Amino acid sequence: MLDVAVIGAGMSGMYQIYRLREMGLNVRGFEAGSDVGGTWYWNRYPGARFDSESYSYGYSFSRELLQEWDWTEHFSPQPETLRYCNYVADKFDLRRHFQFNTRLAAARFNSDEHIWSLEFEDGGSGQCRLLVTAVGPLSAPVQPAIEGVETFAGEVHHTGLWPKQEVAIAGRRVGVIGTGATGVQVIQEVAKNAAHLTVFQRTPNWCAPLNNRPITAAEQRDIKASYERIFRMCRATANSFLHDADPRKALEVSAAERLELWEKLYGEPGFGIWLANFSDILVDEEANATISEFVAGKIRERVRDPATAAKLIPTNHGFGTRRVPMETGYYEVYNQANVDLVDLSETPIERITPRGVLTGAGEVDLDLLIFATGFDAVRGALDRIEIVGEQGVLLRDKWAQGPLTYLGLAVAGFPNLLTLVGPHNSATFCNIPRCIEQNVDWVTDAISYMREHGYQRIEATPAAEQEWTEHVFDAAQGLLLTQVRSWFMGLNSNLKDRDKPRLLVYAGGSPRYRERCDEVAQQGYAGFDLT
Ligand code: NA7
Repeated sequence: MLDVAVIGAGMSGMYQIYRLREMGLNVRGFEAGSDVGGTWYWNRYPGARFDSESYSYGYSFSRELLQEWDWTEHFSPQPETLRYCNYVADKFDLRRHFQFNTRLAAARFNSDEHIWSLEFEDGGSGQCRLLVTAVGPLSAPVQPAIEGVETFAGEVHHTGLWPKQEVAIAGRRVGVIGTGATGVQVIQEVAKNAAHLTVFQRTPNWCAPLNNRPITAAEQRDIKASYERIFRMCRATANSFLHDADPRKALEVSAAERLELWEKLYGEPGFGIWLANFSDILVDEEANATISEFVAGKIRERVRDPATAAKLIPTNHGFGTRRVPMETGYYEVYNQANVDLVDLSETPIERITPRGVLTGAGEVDLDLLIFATGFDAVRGALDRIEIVGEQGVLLRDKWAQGPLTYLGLAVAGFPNLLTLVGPHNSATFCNIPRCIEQNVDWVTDAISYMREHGYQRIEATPAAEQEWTEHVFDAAQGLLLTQVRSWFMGLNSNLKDRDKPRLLVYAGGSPRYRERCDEVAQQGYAGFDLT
C-alpha cells in the first residue's frame, strides 16, 4: 500500500512528489497524460503562453534550478514552459515516480482501515493511506453544447485537448468559438496564417496588452541576481503577482492623474492594468466605469471599423470583473481582410453542420473548427472522479449546492483526502505556482506531523468547514466580480448543473490565506480531527 498517492503530474503534482519523496515516503503519482506538464502538456494550442512574468512563475524551491534555467521571454510560450516542466522532472528524477496514461476513475474511502482504494480507467487499482489531488483548476475541458456539434466533417479541436502533432492552419478556413483568455491567444496567432478566420463571439471580454518581449542577456543576469526580491514581492502582493493595487482611489484623484496611471499601465508588461490599478476599480461601479471607458477608448482607437469596435466592447460587465485576457495585437486582427467577427448576441449559432457553423447570419464553411470554450472550472476535474467518502457520500453530491471545504484543502466526511488548488483555495486566484508551493509545503508539513504523532487519519471537522466556507463568501463581499457571469462564479452555459452562481475562488488574498494556514498548523492542525 502506498503512503501517499498523488493524482496529476502538473506543477503541483511534480512538486508534491518531490517533497514527499524527500521525506522517504512510499509515494506514487498517477497522470492521465503520457508525460509531465499538466496545463502545459494539454494546452498546446497556437499562441498559448503565460500571463505571469516567467521568472515569477517558475518553482522557487531550488536555487540551483533558478540559476540554471533561462527563460527567453518575459511571458514564456507554451513549448518553452513544457520544456521547463520536463527539465524539472529530469533534474529531480521525478518521472520514475509517476505512472502515466493512467486516469483515476474512482477513489473510495475504507472507514475501517482509514485507506483509499483507487480504481483507474484502464482497469488497474491501488490503495493508499493519503490521497493528494493535484488535478488542476482549469483542466476539465468543456465542449460547447451546440446542436449538431458531432456532425462537423472537418477537423475539430478543443484548445485544452490540443493534439501533439501539428495542426495545419495555413491556407485553411478556420473558425474559433470562444473569446476568453484562451480564445484571444489562439485567435491572434491563427489570424496570421489562416486563409480565412471567423471568430464566433458570444460575449466580448476586456482585453489588455501583454507587452511581451525577449529577455536580454543583461536582464537575464539581473533576474538571476534578484530572485529573492522577486519572490519576496510575490509573497507580499494580494495575488502573488509582481503587481499590487495602487492604494489611491480612482474617484479621489483628478482625471489627469487617472489617465497618467492608465496610460502607463496600458504600456507596461503583464497584469498591471488589472492588478496594479486604483484600489477601488474592482469594488466600486462608478470607479470601474472610468477604467472601462478608458479601455473602450483604446479598442475604438485600435479597431478601424467603428461597428466592429462596438461589438468588441463589453457592455454587460466592467473591466476586470472577469479574467482579463492578455493580448498582443488582438484588436488589430479585426482590421485584417482575412478575419470576420460574428456577433452571436445578434445572430446566435443555430447549429453546427457538416460544413461549418450556421448562425442567424448564414452558414460559414470551415476546414478547421477550434473550441476555445473553456473548462468546468476549479471543481470539474474532481467532480469527474467518483470520489466516495464516509457513508458512501459522493463528493460531487456533497457539493451540489457549491463547494464546501476547509482551507480549500480538505473536506469533512472525506478523511485523508487533501486537495491541492481545490475550490475555495487561494491558489484559484493566484499566480498559481506561488500558491502551489504554499499548498504543497503545507500538505507536506501536515503529513509529516501525522507521522511524528502516529496519526493514520486526518479529517476536517464540519464546524471548521462551515466557518471557512463562510469566510470565503465574506472575503468576496463587495467585489464586482460576484455580480458577473464567469467561471470564478462557477457558471458554465454548456453544463446543466452549472447554471447558478456558486463562488469557486478565494478572493481574500494569498497573504491572508497563508497566515491562516500557518495558524492552523501552529495550533496542531486546528479544525482537523486527527486519529
Ligand atoms: P473561458 O474564460 O471560460 O472562456 C470560454 C469562452 O467560450 C467564452 O468566450 C464563452 O462565452 C465561450 N463559449 C463557451 N461556450 C460557448 C458556446 N456554446 N457558444 C458560444 N460561445 C461559447 O475559458 P478560457 O479557456 O478562455 O479561459 C479559462 C481560463 O484558463 C482563463 O481564465 C485563464 O485563467 C486560463 P461566454 O463568455 O460564456 O458568453
